[in-house]
Amino acid sequence: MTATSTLAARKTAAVARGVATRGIFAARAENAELWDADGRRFLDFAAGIAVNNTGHRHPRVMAAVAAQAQAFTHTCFHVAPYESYVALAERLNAVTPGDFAKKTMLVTTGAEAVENAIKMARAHTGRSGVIAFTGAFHGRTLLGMALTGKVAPYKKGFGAMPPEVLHAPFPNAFHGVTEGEALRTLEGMLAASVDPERIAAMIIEPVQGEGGFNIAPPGFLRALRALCDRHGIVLIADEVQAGMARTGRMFGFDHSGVAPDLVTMAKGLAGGFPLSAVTGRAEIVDAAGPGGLGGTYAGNPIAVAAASAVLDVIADEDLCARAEQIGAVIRARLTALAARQGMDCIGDVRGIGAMNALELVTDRASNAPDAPLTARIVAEAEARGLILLSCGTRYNVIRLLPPLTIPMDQLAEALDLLEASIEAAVMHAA
Ligand code: PLZ
Repeated sequence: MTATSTLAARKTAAVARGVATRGIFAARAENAELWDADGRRFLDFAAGIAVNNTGHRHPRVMAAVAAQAQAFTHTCFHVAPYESYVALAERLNAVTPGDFAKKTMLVTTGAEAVENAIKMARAHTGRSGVIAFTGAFHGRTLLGMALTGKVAPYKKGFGAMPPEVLHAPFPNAFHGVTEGEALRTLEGMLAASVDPERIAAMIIEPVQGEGGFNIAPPGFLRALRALCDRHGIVLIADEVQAGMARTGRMFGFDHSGVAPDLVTMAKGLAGGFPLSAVTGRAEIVDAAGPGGLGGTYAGNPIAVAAASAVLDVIADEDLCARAEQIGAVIRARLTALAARQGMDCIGDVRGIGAMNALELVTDRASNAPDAPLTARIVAEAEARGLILLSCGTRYNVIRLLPPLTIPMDQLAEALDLLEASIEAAVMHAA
């Protein structure tokens, strides 16, 4: 029995099976490397699902956390507020897109940020409907799962969803949905299915994460901006996965040239500590009255200290530029691999900054998803010491989420492992 197999058995016996896990039990981690309970070393291309953009245990984040722990760890902001929360709000108001007066609230998880953004939009508009997009992921709470654009496994068996949540098609050229079609369908919904005057908000990921690293065309985001302006609808950017320098800009929406009204952030915001935020137009954020927003742990001082250090690191280490560099290396490598003979299974290589993916198909002509091959590549990589995550509504996308602080030699090493894993999985299938 290895330490890992013992832990796996205890986990199966003691932990809810709904909480699915991978087979790696972490023992320690440093920047882009992780060691498991049996001392095996992995390069971490999951980064805690886009959380450790600044790497595991960035020294400046750890120092900020240690210093805060010396002062106080929790007071509840409602009871005894603290300067660091206010300072972080000021910084988020400044770095988010849009040249208008902004305000911020802090909460703990991505789902909670989404919930609060919708509450603000409802309070501001006096309307209740929300439009989200197919393939979207917005969290696992009741409203989060309703907004999520995929039934299994997220909504299945969990009963009635909150009313007035509609899904419009997310443009996805690779799957045959053009930007124009997506827009026409959305406009058709507002003409045929629901009165736009009942819609409080539209929420969109500028790059879909769980849905398959699908990049919203900038023109589509601009069209949504115009549509929302026309109908008085609040436009919410869910930047939980795409934000915090991952795409080569601070936020995914920064590539579009238009600003959303509200931005949700989490994951990379606090470098491994639970913190999320909603930042946006002051009058929308302030539509909710005193006592209407908050929570016991919302804006926890330790997590706030970590986030403030993360913002320093993103600026001082120029992580947006690093994301671009990392992305260029990854895409060059994957594009060359896809062009090789016998690699007809790589249907698409796509990405923006350091948010890159490959979509696996049985063959390019049919474009049929190959979920088994995808799972095999992930397993081959794990056996070789590389942590990969799959995603995609068809379970056939491999997403690459290295820390933005990964040393270039480790990036190259990881891409060697990825290539070997794909070759082995293809050989196995043949
Ligand atoms: N919005 C865009 O990507 C979380 C989900 C992992 P929480 N994505 C990882 C899983 O299977 O539960 C996510 C996201 C976007 C919201 C969320 C929700 O963030 O911090 O997991 O609540």
